[in-house]
Parts: sequence; C-alpha cells; structure tokens
Amino acid sequence: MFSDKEEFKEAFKAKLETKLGKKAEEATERDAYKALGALVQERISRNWVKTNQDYRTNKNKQVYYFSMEFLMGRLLGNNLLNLKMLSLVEEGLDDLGLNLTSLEEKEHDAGLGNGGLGRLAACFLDSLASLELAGHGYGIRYRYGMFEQHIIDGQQVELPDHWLSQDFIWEVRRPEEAVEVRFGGNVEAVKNESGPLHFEYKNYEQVQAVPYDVPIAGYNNDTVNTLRLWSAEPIVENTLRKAEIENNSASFLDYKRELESISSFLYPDDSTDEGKRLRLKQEYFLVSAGVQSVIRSFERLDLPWTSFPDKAALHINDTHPALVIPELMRILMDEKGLGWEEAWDLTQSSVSYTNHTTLSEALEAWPVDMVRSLLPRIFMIIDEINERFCQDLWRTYPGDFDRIADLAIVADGQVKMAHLSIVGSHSVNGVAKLHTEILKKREMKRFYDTFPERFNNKTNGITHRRWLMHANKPLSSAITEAIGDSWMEQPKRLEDLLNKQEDHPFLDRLHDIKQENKQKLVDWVQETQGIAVDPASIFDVHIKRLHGYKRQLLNALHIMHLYNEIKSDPTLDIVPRTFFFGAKAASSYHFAKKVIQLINRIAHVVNNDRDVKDKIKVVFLPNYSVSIAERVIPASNVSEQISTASKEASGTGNMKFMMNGALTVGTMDGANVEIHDLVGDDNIYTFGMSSEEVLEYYRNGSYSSREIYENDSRVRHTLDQLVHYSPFSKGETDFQEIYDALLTYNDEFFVLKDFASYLFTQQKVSRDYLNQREWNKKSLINIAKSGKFSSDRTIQEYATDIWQIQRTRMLK
Ligand code: 26V
Repeated sequence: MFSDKEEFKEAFKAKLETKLGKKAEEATERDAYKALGALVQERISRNWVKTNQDYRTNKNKQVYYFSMEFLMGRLLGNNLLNLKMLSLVEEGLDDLGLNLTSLEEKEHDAGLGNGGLGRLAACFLDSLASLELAGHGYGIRYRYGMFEQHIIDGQQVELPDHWLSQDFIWEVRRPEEAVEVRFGGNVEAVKNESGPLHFEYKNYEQVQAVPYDVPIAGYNNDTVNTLRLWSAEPIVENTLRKAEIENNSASFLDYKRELESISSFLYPDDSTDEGKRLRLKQEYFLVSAGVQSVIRSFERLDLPWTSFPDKAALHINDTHPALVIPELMRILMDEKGLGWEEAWDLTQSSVSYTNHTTLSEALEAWPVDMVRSLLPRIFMIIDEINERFCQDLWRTYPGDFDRIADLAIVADGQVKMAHLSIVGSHSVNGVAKLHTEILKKREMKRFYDTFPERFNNKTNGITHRRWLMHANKPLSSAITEAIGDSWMEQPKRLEDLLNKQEDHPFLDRLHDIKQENKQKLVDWVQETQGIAVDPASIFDVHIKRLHGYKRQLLNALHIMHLYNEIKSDPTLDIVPRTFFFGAKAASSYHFAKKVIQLINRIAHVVNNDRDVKDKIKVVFLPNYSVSIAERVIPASNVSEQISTASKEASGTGNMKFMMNGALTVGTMDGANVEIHDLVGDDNIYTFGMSSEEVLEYYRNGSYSSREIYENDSRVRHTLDQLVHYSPFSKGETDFQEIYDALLTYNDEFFVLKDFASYLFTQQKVSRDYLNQREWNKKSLINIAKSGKFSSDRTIQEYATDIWQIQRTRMLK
C-alpha cells in the first residue's frame, strides 16, 4: 500500500487535484472524502482484478449469496481497516488539517436492507473475503434504500432515501455483463420430428439487468470478492420499437418508468396486489439475472455440466430468491438441453437455503395466478417439481392425503416458497440453535421427517472487524494491549481476557473506555437533538426494527411504571438511567407506528418533568441505521433483547452489544440462549416465559391478559394511563389501539405476562450497576466470550458443512 504517511499525503493531494481539480487547502470535507475514496478504490482494484483472475485460473468453486437485502452501511472506514491503512491515513489527514471520522461521516449509508437479514448478508461478505473464500453477493441496486425516518409531532414520517444522489463511489457499472430478464407472454410446446418436446417462450416483455459491482476487500489479505447489484433498465432498441409503434412519448415514458420500478424501491408496499406483483417481479429479476451470470461464469471454465455443483454454490437468503430453483432448471433444460433428471440433480446439489423466521405472516406464498401470468415458464416448472414431489410422497406415505396436502409446494391456489426451497435444495438451516430446533420439531416437522439429513443449524454471527475493531477503537486497543492482537484474526482468542477478571487496573480501564464512549454519544445527542443526558446514568438501549414480537412496548410500559413510582415519591432513590430507542416501523404497520408515538410521548413527558428528569431520561434516536448502531452500541451498558420467546429467530444486535461489553437483559429466545450458555447466569439478565411455555399457551389458548390486568395494580395503572386522562394520553385516544391490543385482543405477544418478571430483573440490573467493579467484570466476561459470535465462525461452518469450499491461498 503506502510505505509511510508522507507517501499517502502526496498521493492524496495528487488525487484531489486530478479528480476534483482542487488544492488541499480549498477542498471541502466532501471533496476530501471523494478523493480518499478514489484512492482506496484504486488500491482495492488491483487485488480485485487479480482475485478474479486467480479464481478463473484455479477454477475455484464460487459461492453466490442471493439476497434481496444487503445492509452495508458505510464502506470507507471498513475498507481502510481491512487494507490496514487506518492509522496511517488518520495521521496523514491530521497533518493536512483533516479529520478521518468527519470524512467518514460524509458517506451516505448504503441502506439496502430492512434489518437483521440484510445486515447478516453484509457481515457474511466481510467474513467470506477475510477468510479468503470465494463468495460473492447478488442483490438489487435499489434506487431508494430503506426509508429515511423523521419524527414529526412525535410520529414517524417516511421520506425516500435517495442514497445515490451523491454518487456511490464504490460501484463500477459493468454494461458488458448485462443480461436480459423476461416477464409475461406465453409458452408453446413444440415437437419437432427429430428432437424431443421443447418449450418456446413468446410475446414476453424484456428488461435489461445491468450489474453494478462493489468490491469487498478481505482483512489483511489480497482477496477482493464482489457484491453484484443489478439495476433494471429498458432495452434500448426494444423501447424505441415500442415507442415507434405507439408513437406516443407519454406512454414511452410510462413504459420506461414501469421497467425501472423493478429496481426502484426496497420492499415496495405489498399490501396491494399491484405491490405484491412488483415484489415478485423484483425477486425474479434478481434471480434470473444472477443465475444467468452464474451460468456464464461456469461456461467460461469449459467443463461438463456434471461438474456444475463442484464449481458453484447458490445460496438463498430466506425464500425471497427461491425462484433460483426453477430458473436454474429452466436454463439447464430449455437453453442447455439437459433432461429433467440431470437438471434436477444439478440444481438440488448446488442450491442451499437459510430460513430466518417462523412468523407465519412472513412466510412467502404467491397466488398461482400471479406466478402463472408473470412467469409462465417458471410456473410450469414449479408445477412439475410439485407433481413429482407429491408422487414421491405418495410412494413413501401411500394414502396419507393430509400429509401430502400439507407438504405440497402448490396448494390452495398458492405457491409456497419455503416448501419449494426445501424440496429444491440440499441444505436447510436455521440461524440459532433454538430456532433450528423449532423448525425441526414444529414449523417444518413434516419436512424434517422426510429429509432429516438436509436440516442443520448455523448460529448467526457479526463481523468483529466492523463491530469491534472499527466501531470501538479504544476498546480494541485495550484488548490488544492486554492479550496481543491474535484475536483480530482468531476472535475466539478474546477468551484470553478471562485471565483479566481480577486485574483491577484493566477493569478500570474498561470502565473508562465505556465512559468515554458514553460521553461521545452524550455530545452527539446534545448536538443533534438538544437533549442533555447524564453520562453517569445507565445507558439502556433498545435498537432494532419495531415489531410487536420485539416488545418495545414492554420496555415503554416499564418506563411509564418508573415514572409513576418517582411521581408518587419524588425522593425515591433510584439508579439514574437513560433509555435509548431506535426503531423504524414498516409504513403500513399501524400498530408499530403507535408504539413509536408512545415512546416519543413518554420521552416528552419524562424529559420535561422536574421530579424525574434527573433520574430517568428517554431518547428516541430517529432514522436508526447501521451508522447509528456503530455510535450507540459501544456506549451501551444494557442491551434490550426482550422478544417473546420463540419469535426472534436469532437476533444479531445481541451479539454486537455483548462484544462491546454491554450486559443483556433478555428472554430465552434466539441466540440469547447461546449467549446465556456461554456467559452463565451471573453475567446475563434473563427473564420471562420460555419458548415452550409460549408455544403451549398458543396451543391451548388459556392465556388471559385481562386476568393479569385485574390482579396487578401496576399493570392496571399504566394501561389505564394509555386511555384515561394522564400525562401520557393527554386525554386523547392516540393509544387506544395499544390498550385494545393488550386487553381486548388478549396480548398476542405476552407483554403483560412477562411484565412482572421484567420489572424484577430490571431492579436487579440497577442494584448490580452500583457495584461497578462487579459490573465491569461481567462486562469483561461478555467481551471475552463474544468471539464465538464472529461471523468468521459462522461462515467457516457454512463453507465446510454446506458449500464445501476451502480457503483459497492467494498467490502474492
Ligand atoms: C418479515 C416480515 C414481513 C411481513 C410482516 C412481518 C414480518 C416480520 C418479520 C419478518 C422477518 C423476515 C426475515 C428476517 O429478517 N429475519 C431476521 O433474520 C435475522 C438474521 O438471521 C435474525 O437475526 C432475526 O432474528 C430475524 O428476525
């Protein structure tokens, strides 16, 4: 790279001049960001070209990770870290009067994801490259990412996230790699005298899929993999012809807009049929473009089709890209001339599937009519897969109609995407031990009975490079001073910190670092929101998508209860706490928006009340994003992971907090269970119902939230405050819906059932926090045990058990 900082400074100044036509003195921070980015991209590009060449020469097996979401966040800092240029650049910029952190903040988050699933995909890419594994992402280059959340009058307002308006400096458009994707039309069966029956696809609509490639540089190695994001564009001659025919520029523009809408928005509102159709179009667009490009790369190797599964692994991130299965079948049969059996064998051996949720409303099922009209040939293939699968079942379970109807891929007028994914792949995995057990024992029990060998667990992980080394540099340095730097490449080595449990100066240092991080957050909150926060208070943080099952409402009710206690006795001696929230609600999810409104109302009441404001504070951080998470997590003491047991497949925020020394207040759900197993009872605050209890209640229907309301005066009081006159309701009916969900509709997520145990646990947290030395020790143990949750471990497991790929030693 650069041998010293002077060399970097020269290169940087030269870049400013050649790229932006400016001298260092006249450059704005944005100019400096762009120049630095260009410099970094140049360095990465050399290894990018080389990596691709090596992959081709060595014919390594390639993994293609198909995902509708990649929540990448900012890339500059991470790229500098992986290139090991961070401190050199920081010092060089400093000499020039520039601050690296401020330049990093000029970068707009690449927010092409909703939450955990998309962020997991981003962490996986970092781990693949860092472990020198040949793995690439395939996604969509949405023109607008996750909406920008504003809070106006205490309520969420969504604005489009026009992230491309200021250039995404890392992408490279590759028109020469564009492919055509086809929709609609009809299929004709053709029988030639000589050849077998084949199918001709006619009268379809053509869309061009143009890839934009983003390099993914590994940590301290020469590997640079690719995130390929596809953009939908009209095919020029096609649009001209269409315009000619119609001779009408307005309809031409409509046509262009309609095509481009395929890659316009992340998750368009699918509450209408029109929205659903567009979503299906997006999914097929990604799949068809991706599979064509996989096939193209394979064909360049000049090998027989039988070796396809030895050279390509196609992984589907949830069922969203499940059409990979029939699309691969279509290309192998219709375009490459393979027979059904052979195509099926190659497809099953190369496709694998991860399930990320058991929530029934999130399980994809497409109306048959929609699939048939939008993707006629794909539907025929799905129908045939279903037919053959049902026949197989009939042979194994003759006469068991019930079972066959239950397992069918096409049933009740719908195409069930999870069923298609299981049947068409060789591996199905859940994302945490508990989640995988629930899949095997309940949600997918009958599939597990049929294909037990396909099911396996891969507990999620997070990249410790972004979430510890980059987000929390002071902590990283302290760790390295204490145990050396081997943990950076082998995160399990963080366990060496366990020897420091009685090292008081070290524990004090951890405490000081946490305080510094808290102070930085305090300054930022003061500056951006005008709220004064006490850095000595407990920083209790609940950041994640807003959903009923994640129970932000439980946290909110707890704060209302604390407020009531302080109001009834203003001399009450409580440990000061600041509650931070960050959460976006889906635009059509009315209830979730009401919870956001409630949290903001509570913040308003609490923060402006003389009696309580020095004891508790509430901060709602608008527009929660990857970069906000990076600010907040290192400054946290308490990590809220309080989903209704059985509902959170894994959670990954829980791991990020743990790695940064926050203690978890959590239910025995998702990966919390594994955190608990690692750190032990003394170093985590678990509470509430178990997943078995929850599932048992759902089965027998014996839960009564009203009973709790009637028997627990604290519950009664806070709930009444939602609808009767109170500082929170202000006599309005804003929160009637929340009250009704909890009482009239019997509290689907057991908020009231877990309320008492949550309060009790939070009291223990406050007491324990007073003993700082013990707290710091718990924090240390959490950091020390967090190495298991590096996504390097997760990816290594995928590589060995599912994809069967090995590390590619790059030739230097
Ligand atoms: C999707 C939807 C869409 C329709 C409305 C309700 C709803 C609720 C949940 C979802 C989740 C989709 C899949 C997903 O994002 N799962 C998350 O995946 C993470 C990575 O594996 C995991 O850590 C989270 O626990 C899991 O919720």
